[in-house]
Amino acid sequence: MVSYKALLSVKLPFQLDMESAINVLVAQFKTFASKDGSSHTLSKEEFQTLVASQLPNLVKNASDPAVIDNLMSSLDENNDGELTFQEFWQLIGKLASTHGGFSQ
Ligand SMILES: [Ca+2]
Ligand SMILES: [Ca+2]
Repeated sequence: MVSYKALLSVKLPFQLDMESAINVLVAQFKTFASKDGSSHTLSKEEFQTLVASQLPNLVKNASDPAVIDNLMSSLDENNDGELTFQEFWQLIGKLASTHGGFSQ
């Protein structure tokens, strides 16, 4: 398994915009997910901190606990109260679609 520090030390010869964006998403997820014992999943508290600090312009009322509750339950497919990267990723997809004008 690659540690977060090791990941940061890997410098690509040049950074393409889309590859950089993926690196940032993964690194941010890992940073926020590792604040408690389950370092590979986001608890509700970790999810709220991530959304409020990283996505405040795209997620309306990110500081409202009800908004976070609704978002969390819509993303948490197996209802275990934790978001894996795969579960969390759906939010990025939805926000990107809406932001880019791709949603119906
Ligand atoms: Ca965690
Ligand atoms: Ca889950």
